[in-house]
Parts: sequence; structure tokens; C-alpha cells
Amino acid sequence: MTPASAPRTARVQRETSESSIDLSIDLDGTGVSDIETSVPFFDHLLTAFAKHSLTDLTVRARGDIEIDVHHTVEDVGIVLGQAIRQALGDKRGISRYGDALVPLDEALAQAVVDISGRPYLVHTGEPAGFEFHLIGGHFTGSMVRHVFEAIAFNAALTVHVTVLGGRDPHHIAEAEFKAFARAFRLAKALDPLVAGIPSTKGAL
Ligand SMILES: [Mn+2]
Repeated sequence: MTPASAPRTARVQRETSESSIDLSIDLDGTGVSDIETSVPFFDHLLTAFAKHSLTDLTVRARGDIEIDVHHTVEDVGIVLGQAIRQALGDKRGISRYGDALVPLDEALAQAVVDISGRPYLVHTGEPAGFEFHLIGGHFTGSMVRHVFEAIAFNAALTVHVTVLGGRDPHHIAEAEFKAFARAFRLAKALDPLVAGIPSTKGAL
């Protein structure tokens, strides 16, 4: 792998009446993470994302979880997206596209990522009722899609996530995040055969 000309790192801090977030990212890391969002199942998903995308990730988040986890989870997704976009820089030398098919026991999820500069999410296949389930008693199933929306829109990624099978909500959510991570790992990778920015437009 050719090293990037500039370090592909970013730190984003965001403070609102609903949450307070400090996030650091290194796209050329080894998957080391240190994550405390005060939402345990989300910590689990973000740890999996870091590990399987070979992204180093540090997150400290506090939010109004006495209401529910929604604001905190969504806002971390927004900040993660902003940090990814910032760390990608001008996208010189990247592979741009990545795809992955990841099982977790009975669950199977597919993800495709295009570092396109155009925010788009297509998310299908979660079983009926998934969005209403409280994973671990606190993480609303609907937040899985909402986090992908926040990441894709703020990082300006095209993301397709398809759940092909699964019964256990924990397995399904984790397979989705791992598939996204593996696809993102390939898309952000520096390809020594790519000269410049991989777009016929000359910009991404
Ligand atoms: Mn929301």
C-alpha cells in the first residue's frame, strides 16, 4: 500500500443541547478503538466497525439518554460521517468502491460503498418488526438505518446495505455493521495503480 501524501486523520467535536461528542479517526489504522458513547450496544457496533474496516477510532459521547438513545446515536453517526469526509481529503489514490458479504451465524448482510461525493443510502431486507425491537433493552432497531443515513449523508458516500437473512436482531445489526466496515475498508484503501482521483470528472 502506498502511504497517503497527507495523514488521513480527523478530529471532530460537536456540542448541542442534546449531545456532546469528541471523535478522532485514522483511516490508515489497524482497527484499534476506544469507544464510550454511553449506549452499550452502539459501542459494540462501533468497535466492530473500527476492527473490520481497519480504522482507528476514539469516541467520547454524552447525550440525553434519559429520553432514549436516539439523539446520542444519530449525532455520533453525523460526527463519524463528518470525520470520514474530512479524513478522506481529496480522495487521491483510493480504490473508491468496495463490497462485502458478511454472515453472523444465521444472519447475512451485504454492503456496497462508493466514495462518490454523493450522499445516498439504499437499505433493505431487515425482517418485519426489526425497527421496533430494543436490542439489549435499549438500542432501537430503527437506529441501524438511521446511523447509516447519518454516516452516508455526512461523509458523502453512496451506501447500499441489504439484509439477506437473519432472525436474531443482535446478529442482524452486527452483520450489517461488519459488512459496511468491510466494504468501507476496500473503498478507502489506497490502490498503487490509481493515479490521481478515481473519477472521470476529476473530482469526488
Ligand atoms: Mn433522528
